Order: sequence, then structure tokens, then C-alpha cells
Amino acid sequence: MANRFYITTPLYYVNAPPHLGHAYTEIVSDCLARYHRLNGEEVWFLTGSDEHGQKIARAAESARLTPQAFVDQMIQPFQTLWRTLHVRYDDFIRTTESRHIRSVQAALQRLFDAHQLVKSIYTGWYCVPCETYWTSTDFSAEQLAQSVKTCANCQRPVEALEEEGYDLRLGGEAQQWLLHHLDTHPEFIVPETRRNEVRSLLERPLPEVLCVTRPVRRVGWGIPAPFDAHHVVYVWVDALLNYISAVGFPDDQQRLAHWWPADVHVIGKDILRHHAIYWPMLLHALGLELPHTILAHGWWTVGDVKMSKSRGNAVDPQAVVAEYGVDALRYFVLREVPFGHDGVFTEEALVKRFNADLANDVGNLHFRTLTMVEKYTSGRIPSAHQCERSPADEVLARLRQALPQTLERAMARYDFVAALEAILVAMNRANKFIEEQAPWTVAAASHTARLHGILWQLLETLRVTTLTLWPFIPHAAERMWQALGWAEPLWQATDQRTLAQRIETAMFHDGQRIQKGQPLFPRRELT
Ligand code: ME8
Repeated sequence: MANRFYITTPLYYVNAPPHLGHAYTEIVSDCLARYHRLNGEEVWFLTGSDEHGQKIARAAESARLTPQAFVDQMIQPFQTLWRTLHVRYDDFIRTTESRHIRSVQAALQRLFDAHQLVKSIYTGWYCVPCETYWTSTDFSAEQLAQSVKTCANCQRPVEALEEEGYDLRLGGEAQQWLLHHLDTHPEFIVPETRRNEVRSLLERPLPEVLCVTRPVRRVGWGIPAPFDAHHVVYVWVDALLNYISAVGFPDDQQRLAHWWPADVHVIGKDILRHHAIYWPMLLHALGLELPHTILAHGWWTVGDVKMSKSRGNAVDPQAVVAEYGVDALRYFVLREVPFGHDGVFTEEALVKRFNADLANDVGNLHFRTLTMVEKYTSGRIPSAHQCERSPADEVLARLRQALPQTLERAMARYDFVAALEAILVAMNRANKFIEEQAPWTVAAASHTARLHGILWQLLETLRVTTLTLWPFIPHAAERMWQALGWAEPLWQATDQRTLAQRIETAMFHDGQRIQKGQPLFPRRELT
């Protein structure tokens, strides 16, 4: 294999069903994973569920279930949604699985044995919904004076806390080391706004320590600390370690060496601090390398408010897919919002985008071209050497040629908007080409060689754009590929060609039979 690409998503808390925000993280990750697969790389795409901690225990209590029965039930809507969205992950890790528990305990024992952990009393605040500690430096003077303080992340009240725990040191040397890493690795945190945010956090003194355990008497639902029966592992430490537990830490050194360090951790900006500060500190203490990139996207909001399970303002992705189809949802979230920005979800915007791009450009080009192939060449792809060329073909040829490189550049910058724009420009231009070349007039004049030439240009443009659309809207792309007359799927794991090589070599054969089928994206009215 040319390259290997290890990509992860956060492990979502399974206290409530997933919404559009979670769907977005998965779609972005799946799109990147598919792009690298299409490029012939060996990809490992990891996702999963965060199942321990106080938040889950409380939700289970409200549901009158044991925590284990509760999480067993609650992962179902997540896994079902990932199937609906055509999210093709390689592994789904649950933090309650024994492979993960063993690995977390081994990591904690390693830190303990190396005298990296110190037992102390923590005094501060704790946000249960975010499972996050806050200290006095995290509040304004005004907040400190008030009896009820709110979480800087989710704005819900925090709980005052005084409890015994084992701590990992964060400040001083470790902080300087991380700052240096940030400054010498501009790709470590993307986009730049998030990098600057972490940089300014690191320029101020950090809390001295990170608690890595919590007392059993307070949090019963967690992984037991291997060195002290009165403690369980802090849920964030437990969850972060999944990125290495899933690829063989500590027993399978060969597998770990193959996949670690991860290429990309995709996260939302809400959990940047945990991934960009606590996770590197933990890895450093364990003597492991840091991930290549932490890729933090923005929030989907309703009005100005972050969409969240607890606020009751969540958009249900299953309902959107039931109404508009999986391609519409995937396309909309990837195309509508520049990566890293917040996005507002409205059905109006989705329908507008669907009609303008998927119906007008993609669907039209596909259906008009195949209709003409049915009509003029009995559903067979004309052979290239019977085609008359024209200088007018050049514009399409140039767009096709530029596409793999444009895509590569855009995907390297995580610029999904630019990647889709480039594909859609080629398709839109091909639709104009139909109007300009008026194949119906050429057919009426019995100018068969030029008629074939026009169809061939359109089919070639469809072939190349269909291939490049696959990471974004795989369901539609597979249908388009089949309609173009290929019996085998567009992507097969055994194919190690790069995208550019695929484009050059996966050519139509003479007389290939197309399967027109139904229009892909009939225009929609708002329901
Ligand atoms: O934080 N817009 O889990 P979580 C965009 N278990 N993305 C959103 C979103 C929104 N409105 N709401 C949620 C946790 N997300 C921890 C993670 S990882 C080792 C442990 C997405 O269920 C986004 O990816 O609260 C965000 O970072 C994640 O869900 C938080 O999921």
C-alpha cells in the first residue's frame, strides 16, 4: 500500500440519540476516509461511543435501567444512523468493551509505575454534562462572586467539588513542550483560528494538574483504577485513550506502530481543549507520539444557539434523510458551510441547495446525457475513435484534466466547499455545452461522427465527475457509476490506484451499455 491513513471521530456520549451535529462529524470523517480510499491508500476509520461517567450514570438512573443495559440500548440509534448516512467505518469502539478497559488500565498503571501520578485533594468545580473540571482561573471575577457558576462550554450550572484523586502534572515544562510543538507544527491544529485559541490558552499558566481518576463513592460507573480500588478512571481520560486502545495499545506493538500516530482526529470545537491540551499531555507522559492533525469543525446552530441533545433544539438526521435522501443531507452539510465555521440548518436552505446543485447540475447532466445515449446510440457508449473532435471540446477536457489536482489541493486543506465547487463547475459547464452544441440539430443533420463526439465529451465528463463525487455522495455516485454501465462498484478495497491513475485508466470500453434508470434528483418543493 502506498500510504496509510488513520482517522478518528469523537466517541459520543450515548445519553441521548444523535442529532445533526454528530451526523456532521461522521459525514466529514467519512468523506475524508473515502477520499483517501479512492486514492488507493490503506485507511482505518475509527468511531464509537463514550459510555462511562456521571452523565451516563444519571441518564441511566432516570431511565430506570442499569448503566450497562442503558448504554447497550442507547448505542443502537447511533449505529443505525451511521448506516443510514453511508458512514463506512472500520471499527466501532465502545468504552465498556474489555479490549478498551484492559488498555486503559495498562496506560494508567504505566503512568503510576513511572511515578507520574500524584494523589491529592481537588477543590474546584465540575460540569457533569461536559464531564469537565473548572478552576477559579476559568471564571470571571463577577462569576466568582456569585453562588451559581456556569460552565464556560455549555453555560449550564457547574457543581462545586472537593474530592480525592490521582493527578498528572500539566504545567511548567510540559506546557512549554506543547507550546513548542504547536509552533513547530502548524498542521497540528486546524483551522488556524482554533490553533490560535489553543496557543493563547498555553500562553497563560495552565491548571497545574489533570485529575485522571475520580472516587468510586461519587462515580461508580467507570473503569476501576488498577492501583487503587477506591478510584475509577476520569471519563475523559478513559475516552481519549480509545484512539490508541483500538489500534493495539499496549499488547499489539506491531499494529500500534502501523497505525499510530493518527493522521486526523476530527472533533467539534467544543472539545478542543481536551484534544489539544489534555490528550497530548497524556501521550507525552506515556511516551507516545502526538497525532498529526486535530481537525476542529464549528457548530450547527438553530438560530444563534448550539444544537444540542439537552436543549431540545436538535434536528433529527433520520427525518431529513427520510424526506430528502442521504445524498441531499451529505451534500448540504459539506457544501453549505466552509469547514470550521458555524452553520445554521434550515430546510429552506437545504431545498435551495438541492435544487440549485444536485437537481440542476448533477441530476440534469446525468439524465440528459443518458437519455441522448439511449436515443441516438441505442444505449451504447460511442467508441472514441469514431468521434469527431471540435475545438469547443477543449473547455471540458481542461476542466476534467484539472479536477484530480484541484481536488487534492482542496482536500489537503479540508476545503470541502472548494472541492465540490470544482466538480460542480465541470458539470455545470457540461450542461452549457449541451445547449451550445445542440446535439439534436447535429442528429437531425445526420452528422453522426460529431454527434458521437458530443456524447463522448459528456460521458467522459460524467465518468470523471462521478468518480470524484464518491467521497461526498457515495450513494448517488455508485448509482451514477452503474448507470454509466459498470457492473462492479465504483470503489473496491482491492484497488490501489490513485484517483488520477483511476481517471486515466478506468475508461469506457467500446459499446459499453448504459442503464438510464430514473432521474437521480428530481426538483423539490419545500414541504
Ligand atoms: O464530547 N454542531 O461527546 P458528545 C456540530 N464523549 N457538532 C456537534 C454539535 C453541534 N451542534 N453537537 C455535537 C463528547 N457535535 C465526548 C467526546 S472523545 C474522546 C470524547 C459533535 O456526545 C461534535 O463532534 O458531547 C462534538 O465535538 C461532539 O459531537 C461531542 O459529542
